Amino acid sequence: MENWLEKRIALSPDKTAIVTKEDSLTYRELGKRVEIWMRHLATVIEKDSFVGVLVNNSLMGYITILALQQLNCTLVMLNKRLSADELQFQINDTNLKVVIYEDGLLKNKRLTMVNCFSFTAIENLAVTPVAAVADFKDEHVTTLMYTSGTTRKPKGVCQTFRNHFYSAVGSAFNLGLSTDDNWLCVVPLFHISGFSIMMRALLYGMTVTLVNQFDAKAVNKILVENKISAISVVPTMLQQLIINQNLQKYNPKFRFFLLGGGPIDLHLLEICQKRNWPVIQSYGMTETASQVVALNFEDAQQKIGSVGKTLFPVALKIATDGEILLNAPNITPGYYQLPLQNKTSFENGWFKTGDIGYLDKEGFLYLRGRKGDMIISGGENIFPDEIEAVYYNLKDIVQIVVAGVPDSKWGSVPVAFIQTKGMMSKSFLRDYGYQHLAHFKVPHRFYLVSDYPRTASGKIKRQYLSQHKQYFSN
Ligand code: S0N
Ligand code: AMP
Ligand code: MG
Ligand code: MG
Repeated sequence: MENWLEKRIALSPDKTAIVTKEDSLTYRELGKRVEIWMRHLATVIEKDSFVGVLVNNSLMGYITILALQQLNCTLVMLNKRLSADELQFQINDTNLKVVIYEDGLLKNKRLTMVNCFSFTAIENLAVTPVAAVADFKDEHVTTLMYTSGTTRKPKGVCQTFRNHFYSAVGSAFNLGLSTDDNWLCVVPLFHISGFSIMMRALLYGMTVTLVNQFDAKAVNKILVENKISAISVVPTMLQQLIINQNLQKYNPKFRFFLLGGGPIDLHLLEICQKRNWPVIQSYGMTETASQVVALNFEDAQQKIGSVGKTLFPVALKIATDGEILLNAPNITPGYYQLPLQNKTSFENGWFKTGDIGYLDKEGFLYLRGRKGDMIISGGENIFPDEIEAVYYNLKDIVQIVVAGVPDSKWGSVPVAFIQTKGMMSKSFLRDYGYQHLAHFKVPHRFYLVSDYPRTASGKIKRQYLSQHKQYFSN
């Protein structure tokens, strides 16, 4: 396909492309900014190379992403909440030579074996003449996003232009388009929840209103005062928008909340129904380049609790053990350089999601849980193994088992059940976690235990542990 940004500028040059607190740019203006920035970036970046991207939801973050796409790079989207160790793993895994970061985001994080350039540093570089890529090739991996897994180490999910294209198509066929659509993006650009909004914007020709910090009061105010038609949210965001008690009507252009990223409390959906808040439940993942199943407006009322029906490009079936299998053009071609994992994750063209669910008679999907031990905290996935592995680097840890427990704000949070040699203070354990892990992964509580519940074969019963209060003493 023709370069999406160039195509969009040709089709709707005067349409507002992006709005932030300080700026508002049309597609023509955005194109100019991207072109200039691309020349700066080309001084340190080779065309077609892998580049680490560490940005906020800021105008320059947005421009950086688009500019790197114009250089046909593969953007390794780095999560700004990760620790230096975690970032370093991803950098080594993709053998990055360069990371472009927004000033401030590498504060106190030292990375090695890679050249890191801040926006300020890039701005001060001379420009290099370079031409934008002519075509966005279907199979080109334009983004790579890491997702945690049961394998202890996160896996890089390859996302092609074709993946993003069909994701946007499937979403639009369900939600419809309006010529004055304006999508509020407060979910991070480094997650597919946010990134997919950017790609939809190029393809649909809509406006993106970009917000960096989620603050319920401020977001409610924007939804009331600005002509926003859509917003993507994870459950904790929706909950906070409700608690903020904004009973003022949202602006008349407002069409929907697109809700995804983790399980939602039915009670919250009922509150939304009472308020006539148009919440579209959805199910998707990094591997599917955003939602693959979603409710539509007509069914949202009766099918509360379901995540909906498959979007137009998506085929779904349930395996005999209940696992959800998917086949669709928006599904990743695979995890980066993990042939064994790819062999187990795909079967005859079907992607094995690891999620358990069932379809009702009318084809609505209900989720039941996951095969592994994943914890979803505020839309961030956490795998117990990853946390445990970090703590096992401490020689005084005899055993540690991490499990998820319900949390009223984040949905679910990790707690740790440990056995140590000698004394280890909980504050030490906490500080250690803060140094080596993204803060959202640090166990909220540490329980010292003398033993663990086990199955007949001796395996620790993680779920049981997290559900039985007797293990929570001390
Ligand atoms: C909820 C968010 C905004 C909370 O972050 P906030 O308030 O900005 O935190 P900070 O100020 O950075 O830090 C304050 C303290 O809070 C801790 N913290 C931050 N986040 C979490 C968290 N998630 N869990 C637990 N604690 C957290 C910090 O550590 C800090 O603590 P201290 O002081 O101790 O350091 C933020 O978490 C957020 O943005 N969450 C959303 C992430 C997301 O978008 N996830 C979705 C991923 N999945 C997908 O993208 C696939 C599905 C999908 O595509 C989709 C999803 C949703 C909607 C639409 C779609 C779609 O299909 O299009
Ligand atoms: P991620 O790759 O970070 O986007 O996480 C995707 C995972 O989040 C899925 O495999 C599900 O386990 C979970 N998930 C996504 N949407 C929902 C939802 N609506 N309800 C429950 N879990 C969800
Ligand atoms: Mg993830
Ligand atoms: Mg905050």
